[in-house]
Amino acid sequence: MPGAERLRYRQACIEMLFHPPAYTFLDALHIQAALSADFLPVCVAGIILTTLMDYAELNKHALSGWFPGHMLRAGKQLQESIRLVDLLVELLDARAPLSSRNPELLAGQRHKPRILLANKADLADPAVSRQWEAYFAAAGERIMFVNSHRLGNVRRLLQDWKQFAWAGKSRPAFVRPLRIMILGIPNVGKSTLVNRLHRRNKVQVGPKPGVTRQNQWVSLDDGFELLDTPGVIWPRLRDKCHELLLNLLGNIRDEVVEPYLSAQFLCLKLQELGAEQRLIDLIGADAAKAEPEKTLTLYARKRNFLLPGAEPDLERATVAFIKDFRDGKLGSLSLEKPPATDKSF
Ligand SMILES: Nc1nc2c(ncn2[C@@H]2O[C@H](COP(=O)(O)OP(=O)(O)OP(=O)(O)O)[C@@H](O)[C@H]2O)c(=O)[nH]1
Ligand SMILES: [Mg+2]
Repeated sequence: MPGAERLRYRQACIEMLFHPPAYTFLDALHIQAALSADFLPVCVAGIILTTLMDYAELNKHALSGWFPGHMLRAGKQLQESIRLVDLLVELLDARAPLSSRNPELLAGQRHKPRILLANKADLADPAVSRQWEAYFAAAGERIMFVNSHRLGNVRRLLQDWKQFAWAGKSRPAFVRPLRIMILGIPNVGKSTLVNRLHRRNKVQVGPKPGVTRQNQWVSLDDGFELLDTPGVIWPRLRDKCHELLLNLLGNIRDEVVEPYLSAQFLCLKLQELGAEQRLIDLIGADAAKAEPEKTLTLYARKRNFLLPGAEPDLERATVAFIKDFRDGKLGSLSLEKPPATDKSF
């Protein structure tokens, strides 16, 4: 290899060590082809180390500790109501099923029939959703990926649930409606599901967490009663990246999380997932391998979000970038893969 090219590759490697997400694994392969064997281990170690370091950098920020009093009360009320119901339908976000599952909500409720619904499946990558289906099936859990806005045959779905709930049990002496509790973290789509099952808008829904504040019973015509519950998050999240992930998905209020960190996390995720093409489509070719700050600068310029003096308005760009993700403008995207393949765990 000519000396100048060799020098360029060496510089790329050093830059990779200090500016992590700017280079992809593909670059590493090119560099691998070009480098002498002695420099290769440094290069590979650099990639692994720096990718981890970026999430670690975000994790240095303190958690917001958002756990309002009404949520504590809602959690207790929910626990008390479990004995009143025959079936638990626990909603997760299809884009991050494990991270959006409250581990404390149903702890110790192993005997109540339970179905997992991974909602907002229209926003998730279908191939990753299939991997998740296999993951949960292997753990012996029953899960369905759904879009609550377009639920298929509601009558058949409810009959399936009834069969599952009553399976192996002697029927109650009197005929009474099957009682189903719909639960999960905030803004995951519980009330939307209740409205869809009812086929009329009975309960309030909204794009922010914390819309439902009280347990609310809704009776269906055909022998079912649904209990819509307020979303409950748990006080001990894994780390800051976990909080940023839930904020991106809309489960944690924007007011309590620094939007700039959420946007950075999203940029890192896109690079980790190899989804740079989404950035290229949204922003342009330069965004493919840029660092998060550069990506947001390019996005601000693309959207013409400029301050006096033609400086990019990063604050406005951050909010709009997150909104684009939430509105699905980056395409169907899963932010979490089954464990062992996800670096942010
Ligand atoms: N794309 C998409 N959006 C959905 C789906 N289900 C619900 N939503 C949207 O998600 C937002 C939250 O819906 P809600 O039904 O209010 O969520 P919730 O879980 O009841 O929220 P809290 O009452 O705050 O706990 C709304 O803007 C819904 O339109 C879905 O399957 N796909
Ligand atoms: Mg609700």
